[in-house]
Amino acid sequence: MLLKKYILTTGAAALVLSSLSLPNAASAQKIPSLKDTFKKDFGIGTAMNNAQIDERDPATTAFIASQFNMATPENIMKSALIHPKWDTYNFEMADKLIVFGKKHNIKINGHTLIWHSQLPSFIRGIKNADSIRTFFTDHIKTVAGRYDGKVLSWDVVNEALNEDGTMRKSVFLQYLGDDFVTEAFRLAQQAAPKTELYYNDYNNEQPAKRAGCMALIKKIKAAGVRIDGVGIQGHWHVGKVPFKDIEESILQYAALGVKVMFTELDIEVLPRNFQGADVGQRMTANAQSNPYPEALPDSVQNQLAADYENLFRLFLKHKDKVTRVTFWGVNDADSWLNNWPIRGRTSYPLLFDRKNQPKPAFEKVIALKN
Ligand code: 9MR
Repeated sequence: MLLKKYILTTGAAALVLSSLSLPNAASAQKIPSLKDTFKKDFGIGTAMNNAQIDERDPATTAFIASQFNMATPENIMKSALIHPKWDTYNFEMADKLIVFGKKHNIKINGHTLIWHSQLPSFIRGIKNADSIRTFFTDHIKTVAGRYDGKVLSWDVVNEALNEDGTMRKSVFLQYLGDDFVTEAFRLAQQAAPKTELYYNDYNNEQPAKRAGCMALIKKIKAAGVRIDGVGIQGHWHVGKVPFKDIEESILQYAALGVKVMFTELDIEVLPRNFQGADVGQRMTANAQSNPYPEALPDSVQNQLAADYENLFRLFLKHKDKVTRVTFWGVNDADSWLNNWPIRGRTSYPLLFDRKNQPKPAFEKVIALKN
């Protein structure tokens, strides 16, 4: 496949490079910016990992700042990391992310206050409702309170639903009952009055789970508690993106009066025998499970590009309802899909390759606006 050559530096360095008569540099051009391209439509976000938040590589920092205007920490604000012991919080990396956002004009979505996964290990030792409620209350008050006015928004509750729309069996459901979602939003609203509050899940564009999600949103609102948006994570599979369900979901969620966001977008190209993003689920490796260790074949690359093009066409069609599209990683090397549900595979789910070069999917997405 013929690919355009792009310069990865910006500003003066890019000018010098493009004026050199090197064979590649001569024809190279600056990479168009996703955030600028969709500036009038919706925010463009990325998940950020430790190294990126730490600004360990200046070229990566510059690249993130040039492409994205929103970011979600991939892990560092999860309770296991930010609240490792009963009475100990570790805000170091989260504080760094706030500084990063200010410096580079990137709005931060806090992820996530209440989630059944990546909980601090001390939770396993708790076997009574009173202590779970104390953890729940203190955690939300402390973390949401600290970052009020500093983050744009919080994923207040993450992945509380089963595929059939019923409530997932979690430690919170077990000890606090099914009002825990409303209670989490109530506490977040008190602690963070200046912060937008979202419910986030995967597969909640699927009809049964969507119905459960809509019921949750209605229940929160009926209790007089604020919920500003719903996140559809968007962990989909190449050639199987559920466009109809996605469009239906945008319309139905928006009709409830909440903003709709695509919060963890990636399109898997590797084989998998189940749908969704339940991090607890695993697969065993076999001879076929890592089919593209060197490069993605053109047929798959083209299907990936077509899927992204059609997705963004849909997002643009409903830009009055869709407020943000966040990719779950900056480039293919960063993606969690290289290690889930099987460790050590080579996946290609994003718009930028392992060297931050735009893939055909990127060209298709940008071309929608040109
Ligand atoms: O991408 C995250 C990965 O680095 C972590 O190991 C994993 C652990 O639970 O969580 C991943 O992010 C998840 C997100 O927080 C919630 N939705 C599903 C995401 C992919 O598993």
